[in-house]
Amino acid sequence: MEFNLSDHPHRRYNPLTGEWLLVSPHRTKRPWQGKVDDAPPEDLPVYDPGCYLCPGNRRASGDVNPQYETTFAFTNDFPALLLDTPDGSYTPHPLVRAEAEHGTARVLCFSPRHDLTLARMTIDEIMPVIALWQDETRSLGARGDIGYVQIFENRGAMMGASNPHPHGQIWATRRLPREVEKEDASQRAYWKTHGVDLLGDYLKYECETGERVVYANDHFAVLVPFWALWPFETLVVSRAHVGSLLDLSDAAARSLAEALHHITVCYDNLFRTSFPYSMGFHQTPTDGGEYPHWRLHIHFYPPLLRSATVQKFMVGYEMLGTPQRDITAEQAAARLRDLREVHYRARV
Ligand code: H2U
Ligand code: ZN
Repeated sequence: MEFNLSDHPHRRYNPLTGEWLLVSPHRTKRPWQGKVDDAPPEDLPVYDPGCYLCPGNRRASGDVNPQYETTFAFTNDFPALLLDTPDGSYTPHPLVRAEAEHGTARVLCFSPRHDLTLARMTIDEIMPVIALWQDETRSLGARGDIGYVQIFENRGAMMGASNPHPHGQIWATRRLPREVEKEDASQRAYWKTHGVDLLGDYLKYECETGERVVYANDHFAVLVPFWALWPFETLVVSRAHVGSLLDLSDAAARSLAEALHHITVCYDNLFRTSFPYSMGFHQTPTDGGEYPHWRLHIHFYPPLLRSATVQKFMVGYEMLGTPQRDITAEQAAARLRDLREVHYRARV
């Protein structure tokens, strides 16, 4: 018997984080007697008087949202980070360490319409969202006390989103967050050794084989990375060597809108549901350092495994040993690639 990736258990290396994961492709045939729920209802009103993100509505802070027509951003009324945190640390023992963390949190509404999602918005409607992500990166990044601007979206109740109104968040901190720190170290080391950037080299390889590429346009490619952990995880990578949203030309920003639209439509079509996920941008830190080794990319981490309600749980061995997946990245890419670009739900 000769080892192959589609039949035999193996581990795959994630060069961005330096971590391994376990792949068990032979397991996809096992019977399922676990959790099966009804899909949650999807019919939402265009405007919800009880929504704290809809235009003209009052939030928990008492502030009233403006009658915004495209996007709207505000400082989170319950921010996880505060700008007036004093510097300081607590180290009573070398094994007991704490440091003050300083930052801020923002909430970004993508559309005045309560019932839309990125997948159901047009390219022209997504463009202002990209402009907003750029504006926030610019203004927060310009602060001397903010070293990293983490843009993300938690989509769907399954991911813990508190509200279906299309929105994302930003948490911006003085220091690099953990995942960014890992990716920074890996990309820096690769740059030093090879003189080219890690993701650029990887993208070149993926475009040559094509096996895991889901979609590509002039400026961005969407692929299921070889080391994907979540069943339908994808990576959106800039084809040009740019580090930040602020480095995108107008044409590249439009290509990004098209790539985000494409992958979110494929996701919704996969199980004919409003597909939950956590997604976020990884871009160059704003702490004034040199980051030629970085390449702008976006991670999509969706939890669904085999239907609109059956999700992957990261438990047991995955918490205590190594994270694991069953269907291979290649199988996931093939399924996503076959899905139509037209959303299964007509837009009203
Ligand atoms: P999530 O749906 O991803 O949880 O994000 C919603 C955020 O909105 C959440 O972080 C904030 C919550 O703190 N929020 C406000 O800032 N004002 C409100 O009136 C309610 C919720
Ligand atoms: Zn709303």
